[in-house]
Amino acid sequence: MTTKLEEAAKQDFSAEVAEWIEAFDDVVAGDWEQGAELLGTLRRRAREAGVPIASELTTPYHNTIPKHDEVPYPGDRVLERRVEALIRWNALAMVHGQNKKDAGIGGHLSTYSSLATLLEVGFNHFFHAKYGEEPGDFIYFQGHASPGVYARAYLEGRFDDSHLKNFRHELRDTPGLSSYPHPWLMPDFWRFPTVSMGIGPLNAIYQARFMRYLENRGLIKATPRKIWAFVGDGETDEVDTLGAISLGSREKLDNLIFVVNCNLQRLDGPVRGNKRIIDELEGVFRGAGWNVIKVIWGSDWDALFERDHTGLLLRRMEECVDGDFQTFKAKDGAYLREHFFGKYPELLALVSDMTDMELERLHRGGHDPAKIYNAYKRAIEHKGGPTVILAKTVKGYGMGSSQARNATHNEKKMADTELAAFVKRFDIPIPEEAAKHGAPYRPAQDAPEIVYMQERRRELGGHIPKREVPAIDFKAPPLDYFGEWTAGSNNRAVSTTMGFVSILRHLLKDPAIGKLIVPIVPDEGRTFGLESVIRQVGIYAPEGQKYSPHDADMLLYYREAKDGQILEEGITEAGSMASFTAAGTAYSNYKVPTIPFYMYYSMFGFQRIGDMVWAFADSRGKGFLMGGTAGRTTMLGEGLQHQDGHSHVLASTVPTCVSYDPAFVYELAVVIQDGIKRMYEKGDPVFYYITMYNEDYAMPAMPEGSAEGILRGLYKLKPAAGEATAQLFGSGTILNEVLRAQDILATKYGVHADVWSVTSYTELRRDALAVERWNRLHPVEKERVPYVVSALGNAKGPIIAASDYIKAIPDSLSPWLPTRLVTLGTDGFGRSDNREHLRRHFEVNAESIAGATLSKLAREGKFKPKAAQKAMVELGLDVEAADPARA
Ligand SMILES: Cc1ncc(C[n+]2csc(CCOP(=O)(O)OP(=O)(O)O)c2C)c(N)n1
Ligand SMILES: [Mg+2]
Repeated sequence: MTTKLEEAAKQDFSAEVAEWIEAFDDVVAGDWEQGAELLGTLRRRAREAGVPIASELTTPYHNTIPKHDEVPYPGDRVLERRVEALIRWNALAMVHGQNKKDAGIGGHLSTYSSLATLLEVGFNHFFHAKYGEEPGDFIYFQGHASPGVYARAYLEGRFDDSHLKNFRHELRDTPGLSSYPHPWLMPDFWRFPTVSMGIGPLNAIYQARFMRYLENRGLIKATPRKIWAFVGDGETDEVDTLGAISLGSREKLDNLIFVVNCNLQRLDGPVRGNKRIIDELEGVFRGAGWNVIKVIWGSDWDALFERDHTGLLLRRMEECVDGDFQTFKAKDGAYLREHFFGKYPELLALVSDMTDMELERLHRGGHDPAKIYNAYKRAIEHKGGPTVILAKTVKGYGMGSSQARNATHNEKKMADTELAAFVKRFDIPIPEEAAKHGAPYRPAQDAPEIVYMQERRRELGGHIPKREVPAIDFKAPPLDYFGEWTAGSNNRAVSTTMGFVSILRHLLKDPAIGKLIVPIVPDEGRTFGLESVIRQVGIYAPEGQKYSPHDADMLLYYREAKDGQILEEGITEAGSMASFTAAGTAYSNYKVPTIPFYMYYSMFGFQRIGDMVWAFADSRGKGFLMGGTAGRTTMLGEGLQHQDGHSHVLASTVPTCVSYDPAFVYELAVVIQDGIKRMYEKGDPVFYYITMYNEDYAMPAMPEGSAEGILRGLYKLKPAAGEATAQLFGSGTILNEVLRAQDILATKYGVHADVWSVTSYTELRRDALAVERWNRLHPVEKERVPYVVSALGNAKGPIIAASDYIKAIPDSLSPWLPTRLVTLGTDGFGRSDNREHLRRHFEVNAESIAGATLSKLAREGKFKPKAAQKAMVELGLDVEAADPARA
């Protein structure tokens, strides 16, 4: 029961609320932006007054830009519609025709059909190919929309009929078109590989940040250049897509624009059948501090909204979930009338003067050039942070019975009648019969629509996409520049990691190439001893260092600076890899050959972000991946999740990744010197994976003449004192165990063995495979000899190979070392213990290596089996221990 007094108070308050609303309405009617400002100010005031209010992350389900704030469309709508129709046709014809000829070859129609207008407005009005002499905007295309991008290039005269004929036929005599954006396959065309969902958007964010990094460090001029990432709404489910968006607002990346193609569908069905993906993404992006622009409804809806004074139309929209919206587009106008408008008589009345066809054609915002233009314009003008445009579209737009169907994603062909309907609807002047076969159509270059599209591109600096590699005058430092590291450590115990850090510091000081070095760490700098580098070149912080670090009075304080050189990414291996990608492709994208050194915990490398490494290779990326705390037994104490015994296997699967497992700092120096020269002076599209260990020992001086062997993968390090009857291979820190085994064998058992350092089994294998292939294809010619075989020469006896990696690595040489090779390695899960115990457990300690040598010699009749068995006991080997590979 409320009292009379309470009742009166309530009424008073209602009246006051009504007054406030009226006043607010007045302000909004004059200028909605003032209304927004007023509300913002009130919120601030409320916060000051301690009134607890939650901020709203989502706005009503309508366009962010009201009609009265739109600018008129600057393009020729008729010609642009014509161009778009021609592109749509050629994209469709190419995929359809190819699948008719070569069933199952694949391709996609429905992604581009939803994206076409979003791209066309960009191509005609926004995407700059250049800013003066500087490179232009970077566009990350949705990978599955590539047929549309090819079709445009065809109209522009960049491709001819034979290119289209060879879509997905890359292995024919004439150049083909790759399925998706792959710079490796089409190096003059695609810049960014995007087709593995999530990789494009993540790389785009870090690209935008890297652009600022280059500007803030004075390596490039600041331009209005933008990074546009076209993203699927289904693609936003990838953690990679959304996981790093806060970097955009944190670093105020107003050079970054996401356009999410909200066609409400993914591959299997609706993205959010029971909800609205646009609402969800609006909340997520706004919460992360992005400027959000929703483009939901096309201009033809504006008239309906204007006539609906009660807000009922909006209410009806907000009653629908995406599953409903999809159904409305899969069915016809009559269905929309009955099921959408028909729910309320007032809404039915609102559309009573429209035909079913007119209802069916009511456009979504993402298919309306005027709405898109206004959103893009706002996006490029927005200052202080990134923008996301959430554009509502129709998947399979214009594809007849495939439109908005759950199965539309994989549609590759259309029925004859649908093709005929398509050419009719989009007015493509080709005979019906040709249409059924998917014949391409291109008007003459002097046709008005072609002249128009070419003129638009000319105005914007040329064609896009386009990838170029400018000639760069780069001189790599010679090997004697690294004399300090090839000379050995003078008996001082250091690790290869420490050796690397001092090489890095030296490079950073170099007057010619120092500024090009980009050290990248995912919150692991201290693990590698980078404190001195932090002090030396600082951590990149676009706002400088606003605080006084607690260790300011110390020599090696935590220094952040606007022109800092280190990219300290925090705990994100994926983000760091994206930075590595931006830096490793800058030689092409920015004409600046930056040399990234990405140092990370090797276990959290390839196996965690392997797909990004693959895309990096596809991008023709260059640079050094430095896998620290390497080795399953050298990374002591940390156990199963941390001890890496297989990253070299994974590295070997990437065709352009050159990998090394050096034991000594001089080997590391030789590899880095050669890597810089190969990648940046000679221009090889390769990158390096190098493992670094944290075990300290004295680093020997580089033996004379070993450079070639180091680079090719194998050289003799320490010949036997007497005549060798066995050969020992060692890599990384385990080379020390091998040297100790050499000593045990000689002193205790009178067995002499040569010791070889194997810096790269992968390089040895690649060389041997290439030689073998040549021999296979040239049976008449004199056989060539793989490097590993010629380097071994007539070295006698079995080969015992040991490393801190799994046995598959040395075993990869078995075909060329028949019956000789015995491998020891670290197969199995790691353990928390010290190196001594780990190496005994995994049977890669000196004693196990010596035991394995004697055992193999015994099998070959060169050593008494009983003596070998006795030696095992003397060496402390537990011959009945559980197999570590399964333990
Ligand atoms: C990492 C990854 N997983 C799965 C796929 C397979 N795949 C290709 S397209 C697609 C659906 C894409 O949906 P959406 O992002 O909404 O794009 P749309 O085609 O609807 O524009 C899937 C699952 C892929 N390409 N990459
Ligand atoms: Mg989608």
